[in-house]
Amino acid sequence: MAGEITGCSAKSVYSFALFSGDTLKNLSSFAVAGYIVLVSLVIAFCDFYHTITIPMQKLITLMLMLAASVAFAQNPDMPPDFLGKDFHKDRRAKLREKLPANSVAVYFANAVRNRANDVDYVYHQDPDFYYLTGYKEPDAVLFIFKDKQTAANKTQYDEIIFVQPRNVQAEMWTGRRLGDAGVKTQLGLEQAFNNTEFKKYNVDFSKFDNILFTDFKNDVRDDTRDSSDLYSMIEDFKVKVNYPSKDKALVTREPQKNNLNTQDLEAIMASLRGFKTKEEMQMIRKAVSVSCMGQREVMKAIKPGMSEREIQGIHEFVFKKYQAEDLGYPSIVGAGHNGCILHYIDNYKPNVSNKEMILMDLGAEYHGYTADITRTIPINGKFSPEQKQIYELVLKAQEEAMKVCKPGASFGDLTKATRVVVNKGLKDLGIIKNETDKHMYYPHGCCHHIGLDVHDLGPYDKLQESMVITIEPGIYIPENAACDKRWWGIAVRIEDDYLITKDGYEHLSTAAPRTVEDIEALMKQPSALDDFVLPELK
Ligand SMILES: [Mn+2]
Repeated sequence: MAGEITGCSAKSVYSFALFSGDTLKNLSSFAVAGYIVLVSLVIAFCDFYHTITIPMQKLITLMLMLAASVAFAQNPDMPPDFLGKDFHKDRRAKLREKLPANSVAVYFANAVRNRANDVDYVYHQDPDFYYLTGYKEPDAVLFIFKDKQTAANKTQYDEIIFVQPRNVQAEMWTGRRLGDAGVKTQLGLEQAFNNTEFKKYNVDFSKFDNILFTDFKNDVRDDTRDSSDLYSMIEDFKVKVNYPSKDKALVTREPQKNNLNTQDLEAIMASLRGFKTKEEMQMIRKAVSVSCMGQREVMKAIKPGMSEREIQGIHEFVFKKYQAEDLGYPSIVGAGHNGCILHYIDNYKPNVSNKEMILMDLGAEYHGYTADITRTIPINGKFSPEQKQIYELVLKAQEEAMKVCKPGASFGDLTKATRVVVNKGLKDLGIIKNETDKHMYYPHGCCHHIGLDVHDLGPYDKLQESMVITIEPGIYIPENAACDKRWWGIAVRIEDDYLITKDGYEHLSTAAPRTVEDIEALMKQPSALDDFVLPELK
């Protein structure tokens, strides 16, 4: 994912190759001049067109169509529907409105994480950084100033980004980079510099009342060959802002007075990211639709004897088929009592059995935004009486939460609505003795924001319009639980995604069947995968 050129057309790639440095700045005036020339040519051409033969007319028309298709074609290496630079610019403007007086907010790109030896995990940008810039590469730092700053050369600016430089050799190994020039043209950040300039970057940070950032977690590796990697930039930043060193903290009892603020930025970001724009909703709707399609395909294709891994693979194949580049979180696919492990991601069971249910909690991530959907289905296509009783209890809990789901309700109100149903139901089934009994059959909350993170930043008090949340009650009865053993190994979670609207909600994930009848009906349908049989390995 590193170094992709966001929303770039073939035409601009071509311009980029032709013009460099200063000529790029003149591109807009160049474009205007080109447009005037083009219009004059078209007018002249219309007169000329009628004076030539018909085959010649056809040929010229064909050539013009070809030229037009080249000029307007998207970059064939990239999807056309990434968030545009105006989205990110608008988010930075909204952030500036929320920053305290005389302040600067500082964001570092996510660290590259090592998997083992010389292989790193697939890079994933820090969600705040992505939200504000669209930049998907490592080793970068972003400053957003509340007020206009004046550079030594008198340039006015209120944001500045330092990014990894272009490097032909590195790009041959690890992928394309935007570099400072690419960040300006593709992402629209006017004050963009290569990170090699960061050490020299001279701003009097002592003049700010607040320097807002997220405190460092000491989990960034130092690439000793690169003196402007993330590690080095953090060290340089600490010097620039007078970040108290560890040794000092040991000898100073009272915390030092300074303008460093590591407390408030998360709440400010939550107040932005918790409310989805229409552009973000396009991404979330896509992620949700794709995830629903995965659930649907599995409902048709699943058979006793399949492995948890194969079922996981069907979901994830469908995600990729729809161009979702990632998972929002590791896929949870647990048959029978494995479903009782809330974040079961081993998915090792080689044969799911005829009598079990399978709990499948998966979210496709589409251009950074993730869905979060859980379905629990009987592997043989028909709920047993016990499975059905627990399933319909969880479904009822979800429906009760949906009834109170509207602006003004608290997250606690929704959780409470689900708990009342679950506790009463468990008592009626004889699984607990009293509704007020403490138990571990429903050990988690029922709602969270989704977005760039699966447990997204957002205000967690009252629901408001434009939030996107999940409602996910569950009941988990492990082996040897203190109830009749006919319930043992039954684990059900039902999780859907909702956009909070002015008067209530829009249920986004209806494409994945939820009721017993709808699930059983879909599971009867054939799947294209029924015929996809691979040979036994020798
Ligand atoms: Mn969830």
